[in-house]
Amino acid sequence: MGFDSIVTNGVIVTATEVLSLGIEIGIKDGKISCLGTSLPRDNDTEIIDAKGAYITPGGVDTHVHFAQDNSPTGDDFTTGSRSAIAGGTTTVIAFASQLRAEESVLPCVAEYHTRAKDLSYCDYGFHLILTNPSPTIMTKEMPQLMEDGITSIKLYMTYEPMKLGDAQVLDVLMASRALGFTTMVHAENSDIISLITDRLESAGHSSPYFHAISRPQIAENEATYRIISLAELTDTPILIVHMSSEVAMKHVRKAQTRMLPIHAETCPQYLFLLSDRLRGNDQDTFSGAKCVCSPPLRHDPKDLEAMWTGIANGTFTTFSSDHAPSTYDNPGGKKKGLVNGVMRYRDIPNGVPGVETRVPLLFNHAGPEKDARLSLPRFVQLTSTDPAKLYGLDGVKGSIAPGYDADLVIWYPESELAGGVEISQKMLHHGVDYTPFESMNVKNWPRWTYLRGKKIWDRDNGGVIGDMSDGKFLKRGKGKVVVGRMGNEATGMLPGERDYWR
Ligand code: DUC
Ligand code: ZN
Ligand code: ZN
Repeated sequence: MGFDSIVTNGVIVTATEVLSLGIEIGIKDGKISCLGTSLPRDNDTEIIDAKGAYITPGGVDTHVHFAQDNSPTGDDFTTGSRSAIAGGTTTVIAFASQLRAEESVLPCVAEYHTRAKDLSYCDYGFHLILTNPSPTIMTKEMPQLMEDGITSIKLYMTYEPMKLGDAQVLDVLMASRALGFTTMVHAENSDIISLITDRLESAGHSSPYFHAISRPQIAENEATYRIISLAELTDTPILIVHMSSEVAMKHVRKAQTRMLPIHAETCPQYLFLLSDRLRGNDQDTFSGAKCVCSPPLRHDPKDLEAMWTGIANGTFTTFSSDHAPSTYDNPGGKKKGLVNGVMRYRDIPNGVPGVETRVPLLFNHAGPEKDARLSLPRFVQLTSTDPAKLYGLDGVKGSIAPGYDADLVIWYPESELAGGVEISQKMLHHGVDYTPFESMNVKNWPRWTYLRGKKIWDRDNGGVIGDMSDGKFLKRGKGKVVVGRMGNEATGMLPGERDYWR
């Protein structure tokens, strides 16, 4: 059979199974050829001894911002992807962001290709952020993008330079449905946020903490209900990104119970961090800016618990980092919101870094133990398998099975990492100058990361040992509907009623 390498002596975890210790993985030409016992080896076969540890599929982080014009001080593809592999992520999907004035999206997509080509340690794809959905773009360019393997878009319901009104959202949903795009939506009510922001500013409340006050849960709640309604009307699958509140999540749950194809994502910051972090510390009150992200961190530990429930009970389809890199100590980064000693939270670039910590932070709570918050298969499903399916990488990424790319994370056996790992900025590989997860302890960390059969991260021997030309652009297929199904009539509609207007 002639495998290039065989991974042996590990416990393979997939989205459905924890296999018995010792099932081997045969790898040939960067792909998994087979799983089995006592696989045939010859003198040339490299044997990778997992030393009894867990083996999980390489992480698939489908929400990262690298090299975007609106966050110029953080990560480009090289530093961002380097950080990804050190944390067990082998595939990222980043954004190509259309500027409102651009009449064509093709130059923008071409530009993001140049920002990534031969500059990425991990495999990558792009979503298009659509801010000017003109008829030409929707009828001529979106089909072209689909052919080119860019099969997902992101829409914003808030942020002045990017937001779309409901009429535009509806047009895009209709086009998305017809073409089969995976449609991501940032759901917050823009007018609620503007009203509160203006009034806070007049009252002199402009320190980072007021960012959380300006975007209450009801803003997420209303927009979530609205986008689900628009998706239901048009029978379009959507994914609501970075969900942070139970009240909004309940709309998703209810829709899923009705078999509507409504997917949802949450992120580490909404499982671990609360709005008190925005107050900064005694030495530097502005340092709360490090945790300014949108939706904002919520106030109550119960809010975190609610997100954990959604993680465990299947409401969330994906667990992404929303890695949004802005350096803190930089006038073009977070300190945009601090001019001449005056704090202005509305000028702070939104987002937190987290592409490297995403997988270890969730793995820390996964396992067979009684106090684990989720099972190991559910961990794999959220961090690799379902994001790959949803974004058109099914059969290639996100699982340990024949035919899939040999993207693997091999962890430490428990006995070799007693005490776990304390997360600190100095151990990370991103281009940002802080981590919001500083000092948190995790029980394990990826020991080795493999991309298409090549070892690219070796924590104890050289760290990042891959090359920045290892990562390849992923021409993706159409995403799958992972939750619910298409073809439901909207509430109160007669069967076939849409045919009058669709
Ligand atoms: N929110 C976003 O919508 N995008 C980037 C980061 C953030 O916090
Ligand atoms: Zn967003
Ligand atoms: Zn984002």
